[in-house]
Amino acid sequence: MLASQKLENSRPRRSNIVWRVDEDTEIVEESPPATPKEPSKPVEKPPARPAAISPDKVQFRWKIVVCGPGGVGKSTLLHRYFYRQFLPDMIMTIGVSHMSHIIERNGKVINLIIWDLSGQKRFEVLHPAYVGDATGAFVVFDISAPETLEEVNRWVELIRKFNPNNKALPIILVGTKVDLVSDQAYLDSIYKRIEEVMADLELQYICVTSSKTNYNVDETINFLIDYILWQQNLK
Ligand SMILES: Nc1nc2c(ncn2[C@@H]2O[C@H](COP(=O)(O)OP(=O)(O)OP(=O)(O)O)[C@@H](O)[C@H]2O)c(=O)[nH]1
Ligand SMILES: [Mg+2]
Repeated sequence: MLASQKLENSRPRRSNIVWRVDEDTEIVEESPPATPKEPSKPVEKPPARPAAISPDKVQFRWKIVVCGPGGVGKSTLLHRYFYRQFLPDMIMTIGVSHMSHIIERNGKVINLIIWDLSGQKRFEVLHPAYVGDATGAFVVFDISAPETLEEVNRWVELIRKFNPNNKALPIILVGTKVDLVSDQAYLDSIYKRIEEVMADLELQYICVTSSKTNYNVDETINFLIDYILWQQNLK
């Protein structure tokens, strides 16, 4: 069993996450837009970010692992969040990409050390070296490519295997590229399958995103940050 049921009353709230699946509650579903509500925006100028925070202000350092099959949009999601920009021709990650960002959230200054793993099969041998000592993880699949959902078990198992002492490690499932899906029957069928996969893997949280339309990107990353803050009694 993952993060326990006592989280229910005090866990951070999400306003715009498409699904929440808890062990002891019914699925709460807010339908994602079948077609994006907003027309595609022109690429925004990077970076619309606050001034850099000095490293000497850092209070916490967390390792966040981002993994999932190749081409599902992991690096694009991170780029959208940190640089406010959609890259339509993102180049695949070679092996693993490491980044460090200092953010302020809830009055806490946090250094996020992010390991963005390539999902390409030929880099599989590297993965075990990079998933240990995680504070939180995203396991990402492409909601428009159902075969990628069938691979998430491998990633969830890998993360758990190499973090044996952290039974409450938050693992958030992320379904990307929802802008590519407009068929309601397809959405219904993939949501049903997502529900089954989550039950099998005892996952509690899913976020559906589009880096292209900027749908749920900030909410998804901030959710994990808020969750960890809450988990560590910092919120
Ligand atoms: N339409 C659409 N395309 C996306 C979205 N997110 C990513 N893409 C595209 O999908 C392709 C692959 O994205 P990446 O971010 O490189 O995928 P990745 O998961 O990091 O892939 P690997 O590094 O090979 O593991 C790129 O061409 C992106 O522009 C999205 O939300 N919508
Ligand atoms: Mg990548």
